[in-house]
Parts: sequence; C-alpha cells; structure tokens
Amino acid sequence: MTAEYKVHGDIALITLNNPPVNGLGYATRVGITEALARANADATVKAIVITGAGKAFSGGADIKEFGNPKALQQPNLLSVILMIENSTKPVIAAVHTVCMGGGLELALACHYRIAAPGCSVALPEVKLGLLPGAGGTQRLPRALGVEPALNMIVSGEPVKSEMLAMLPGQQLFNKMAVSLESLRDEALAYARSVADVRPLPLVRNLPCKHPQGDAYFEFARNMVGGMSKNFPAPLKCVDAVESATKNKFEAGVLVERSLFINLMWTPESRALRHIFMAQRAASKIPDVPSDTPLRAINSVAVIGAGTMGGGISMNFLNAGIAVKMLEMKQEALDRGIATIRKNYEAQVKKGKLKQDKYEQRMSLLSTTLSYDDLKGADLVIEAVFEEIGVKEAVFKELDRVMKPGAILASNTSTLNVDKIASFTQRPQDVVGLHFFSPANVMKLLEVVRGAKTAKDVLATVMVLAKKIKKTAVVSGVCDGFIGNRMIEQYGRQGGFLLDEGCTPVQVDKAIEKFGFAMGPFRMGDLAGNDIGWAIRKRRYLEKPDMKYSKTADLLCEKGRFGQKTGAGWYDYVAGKRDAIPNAEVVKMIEDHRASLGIKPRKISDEEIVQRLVYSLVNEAAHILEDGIASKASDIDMVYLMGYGFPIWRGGPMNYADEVGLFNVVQAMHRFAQNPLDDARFWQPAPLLAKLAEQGKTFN
Ligand code: T1G
Repeated sequence: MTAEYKVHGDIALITLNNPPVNGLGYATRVGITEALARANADATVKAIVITGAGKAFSGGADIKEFGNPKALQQPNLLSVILMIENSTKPVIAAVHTVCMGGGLELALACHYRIAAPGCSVALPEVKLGLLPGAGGTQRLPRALGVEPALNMIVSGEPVKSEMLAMLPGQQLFNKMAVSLESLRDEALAYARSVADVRPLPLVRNLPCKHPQGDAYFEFARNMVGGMSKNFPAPLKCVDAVESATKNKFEAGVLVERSLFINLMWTPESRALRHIFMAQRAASKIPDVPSDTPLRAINSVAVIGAGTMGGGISMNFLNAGIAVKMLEMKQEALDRGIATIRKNYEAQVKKGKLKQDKYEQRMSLLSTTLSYDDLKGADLVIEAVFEEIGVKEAVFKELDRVMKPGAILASNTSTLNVDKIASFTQRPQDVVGLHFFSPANVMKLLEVVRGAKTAKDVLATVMVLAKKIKKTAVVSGVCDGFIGNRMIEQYGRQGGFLLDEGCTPVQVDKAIEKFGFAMGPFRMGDLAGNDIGWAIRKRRYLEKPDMKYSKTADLLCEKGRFGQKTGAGWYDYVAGKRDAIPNAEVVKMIEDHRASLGIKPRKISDEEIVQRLVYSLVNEAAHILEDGIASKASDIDMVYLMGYGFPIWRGGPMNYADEVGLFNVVQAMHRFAQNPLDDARFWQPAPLLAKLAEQGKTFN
C-alpha cells in the first residue's frame, strides 16, 4: 500500500509508503486521493495528517516516471494538490528527514505544516534542468518570502527545517516538533488543536510582494544569468517567481506550468535527469547482488607518498578513515606529509576547512618505512611508479604481509590488473582503484574488476567509493580501461587534425566552444605530454600498424612537455596557467605536414568536434561490446566526471543519442573517406551500427 490510512480518535493519518523516498508516483498519488476522499467522507474524522514512512516525507515526483505518460496520468500531482486545498477538513503535513520537490509542494498545499528538526527541505528541480512544476514557485515565496524562496528555487540546495522556521514572518512551518520521534504524536495533537479553526488557511491566499520588485528581479537575473550559462532552467525560475509577485495566484500557476513543460523537453533537462539516474545506476553491478556482505574497512594503507598517494590518502582522511602511508625513504614520506598539510592549510585559509577538522584529519595519518607495519590494514592501495616490475615487487610484499581478507588495490592507470593479481596468492582480493589526478579533487574512480576479483570485494569498494564522495564506475581489464582507452582515439584524431591543416588553438577552441573544460592540446600540456609519449611508445610497439600523427612525438623530442617545462603545445609564464600560442610549434606542425606531402585544408569547427566526440562514441561502443563497461550510462559518468565532458550534454553516449545514432554513423562514413584519417577505425562498431539501423539509442 503506497498511502496507508489509519484513524487515531478523530484524526485521520495518511502515511506515504513508497520506498525508498516516497516518490509521488502514480500509485502513491492514487493512494493519497483515495485516503483524502475517505477522510472527508468519514464524519468522525475532524482533521487529516499526512506524513511519510521511512527515511523521507517525500523526495518529490517520481523521476523514474519522467518522459513517460504515467507522469501525467490523472490524478497528477496538481490534482492531488488541489484536492488537499479543497478538503473540507484541515490537512496537516508532518514533514521529516527529506521534504523535496513535489513533496514540499504537496506540503505547501496543506493548511498547516509541522516539521521535525533536521529535515532537509528543498525544491531541487533546477538540478534536473526543471523548475518546481506543482505550484512551488507560487506558494514558497508566499510562505517564506520572495528572496529566501528564490534562493532555494534557483540553487536547488536543501535547507534544514529549523533554519527555515527561524526566518522572520515565515509561514512555511506553523510548528516545529521537538524531535523526529515525537513528530507523529505532536502532529496528531496539533491537528486536534486546529480541527475547528475556520476559514482553513491556504498558502495561495497569502500576499506575495517584493518592495523593490523590478530592481530586485533585474539584479537576480544578472546574478543567475552569469552563473547558469548553457543551463536554461535557473533564469526560468526567476521568471516563475517574478510572476508570483506580479500575477494573481491562478495566473501565476499557469505561467509556472508553461515554463515547466517547456523545460521538461529541453536537451539540457534530459541530460541532467539522465545524469541523476546514471550516477545511481553506476553503483549497481549486474552480477553482484545488492545484499552482498561487505568487508569492514576501518583502516587503509597507501603505498607511495607522491602526488597520487597523497591525494588518495586525503580522500580517506576526509571520510574519517585512518591511513598509514608507506615509502621507501623518510624524505619521501616527509615530502608527502608536507604536501598533504599544504593542501589542507590552503583549504583552512580559504575558510573551506575548520582548523580543528584539519587537525583531526592529520591525527588519522601515520607513516612507516616498513611493510610489516601494514599488516592490520583492511585495504591497501599502491600508487607507485607505473611499471610492471615495480608493481610486481610491491604486490609480492603485500601478499607476504597483509592479513587474510585485506583488499589489495592498485591505482594503475594502464597496466593489466589480472597480471598484477597474478603476483599474489590471493587474486580474488585484488582490484584496480584508478583515481584521477588530483586524486583528492576528481570525483571519478574507475574500479577495475579483475577476472578473479571477488564479488564482495567489488561490493565493498563501491560502497566505500560513495563514502569518500567518489563516483565509481566498474571497468573490465583492457588497455586504458574505459576513459583512457577512449581518450587514445580522441588524441589520435587531434593529431590527424593538425597534420591535415589545423593549429592546436583551432582544435582546442572548437571543442571548448562545444563545452569541454579543455581541448586536447591544453589538456596535454596540463597532464604532461611526456606521459602520452611514453604510452604511445609502449602501445605502438604492440600495435605497429596503428596509424597516428608523429607531431606530438616531435614536440616531446624538443622537451616541450607542457606546463611542467614551461612550454608544450603552448608557452606558459611561471605561476600562470594561460596557454600562449607559440609560432615555432605551428611552424613545426607545418614543416611536418609538408614533409608528409600534405596540402593543408580548412577544417570546420563542426568537423573538428564531430571527429573528436564521435571517436569517443565509437570506441565506447567497442568497450560495451567487449563487456569492459556494463552500460552506456557508466561511460557517460566516466567522461563527465573524469574528462570534462560538458554536463549539459549528458556525456558522449547521451549526446550521441541526442544527435541520433543514424547521423553519427553517417558522419563516420564521411570520415572514413579521408585518406589521411584511419578508415578502419571509422567503421562503426557493430553495436553502434545495429542500434543506428534499428533507430535505437545507447541509453
Ligand atoms: N524519484 C524517484 N527515485 C528517487 C527520487 C525521486 N524523486 N529521489 C531519489 N530516488 C531514488 C534514487 O534513484 C535511489 O534509487 C534511491 O532513491 C536513493 O536515492 C513537480 C517534477 C532524496 C536527497 O530532485 O536528492 O518533484 O538507486 O541514493 O543519498 O515540481 O535522492 O536505490 O534504485 O540519492 O539518501 C524533485 C532527488 C523531483 C530529489 C535522497 N526531487 N533525490 O538521497 O539517496 S522532480 C528531487 C535526491 C519534482 C515537481 C517536480 C536524493 C535524496 P536506487 P539516493 P540519498
């Protein structure tokens, strides 16, 4: 039953019960209307309380229903809300834990609201590229005041109930309960106390004005417009709230409705809703049951106190998990600790971290020069030099000292995790945890599943990833896992584009206009061109017939490794990150092109973007075929969280779906005609060709 009904004396109690967050899906909406009708028909009932079972009052409309007719099936949320407002008996919302989106809109339609302290109250629709579509933009300003309401609607951020109850003149909460535990009984008592009060108060009848209306909303538009480039919803939120101050309630609701419906069909909203579901889907591994018992992780060991080791350690310290860092030499340990301190002190200086929190985190960090000190750790992560011989030595030692059941993880970004596991007697305990640099900042974590990695190890690291605020995506074992395997093709296209007539600036600008944080050449300069150089040397020894541009090698032969050498594809001034185009590099590209007998041609930004992005899509389709990734949305999460793909486009696979796979395949056929490109690569992956032919999508 998704809306339980029980009468306590003369008060009817309706309890929403649609786990996990009492989403207001169709069945729940029907349940509410039936319960309301029953309460209104029962003469012994004097008032009605609505509350939520479990860990939410309500998380809002059921996002899983969006885009399908069920979301609009009567009774839709608007009808439920009207039924509450038209009830002949007072309806009291007893809110707790989570009261968001449509859940808050439902509460706002009630005649009274009582809240438990600690309840997260929000209208987060803007984070889905929407705006509150069931009266929230019209009622919240009336209940809370225009400015606090607009701030909540434009940010989508939750505010604690007790904070809102303190706002002067607020009429959102008529009463604060003493506690979560006493909320229900207090709500029943409060209902009795207002049962005979007439007229029934309605939020819609409250005034909604702002003393400096036009000036305030102009200011709001300038602020919001500046922060929401590429996202249409925030400015529409301003329009909707402004309409509440300028129109009667009924007219304002119509404005809200039309804005909401229009936003629902924007590609940006589809992308954000896709990301919301993709983020949660990533933690589900098809063949690992959700109730798999987890291994306890109370202490972590990190091998290597370099940039990666230090960054990785910080993630666990931030989550309150003790870390023991091991190095070969004391000065390496000292350097590592100093770097961690510097990072935290910078956060304290910016006011992002309290001094006592910083000290508490540092108290969880210890160091050692001896493997024997690690044996008690529940998880050990090696972040040593990216060379298989070094990994072998480390894992042989770990196999010797670590207690049975400890998880042995490698932070390798390109080496074979099965090979690494074979250095131990316990391959079932070995897994790849590929953090992205800077490891304490980047949200993405590729969890590399070895052939023998145990299911409880996977389940454990997926839950741990959430605890250290990472978005974890499971990858199978292949060269480059998911992200780096795709970026190889992206980088190859970048090289071909230079050989065919582009400059680094033109390629970077085109893809940055598309929305990438950085184009391939600025990114190479940031990461270090020598890293790609070393990978190309190894990789193209293994695949001698793989076609690729030698331009990047020529650049590295000049020692132009990027920001770390003050010069790469661009020049850099010490202490600044501005990428300054360099005429010699352009000349080097032109000379190389001439040496190949290539006549440069003008290449459009559209072709640049399509070749860069569709190379990701085609390689991703192969990754899906090879079972390296289990779902297309996982690949989107990798590229959104780890490679700067524009959020408002939802990831490469979502973007390809938006363009239409038929059109992607057509473009690939064109690229395959280009003799300077790699025609073999541009053969659409069979999965992509099949989906395109069937008019289907990846997601
Ligand atoms: N609809 C459907 N499923 C939802 C959901 C929702 N609104 N919110 C959460 N879930 C699922 C989620 O997919 C996951 O499922 C599980 O609940 C736990 O979520 C007209 C149109 C509520 C703060 O945007 O912010 O109302 O993975 O892992 O960390 O104006 O979920 O277990 O299968 O995030 O404790 C507006 C979105 C909707 C709220 C809980 N509401 N949700 O966080 O758990 S639009 C939102 C959240 C709307 C009206 C409009 C969070 C949470 P699974 P979780 P959590």
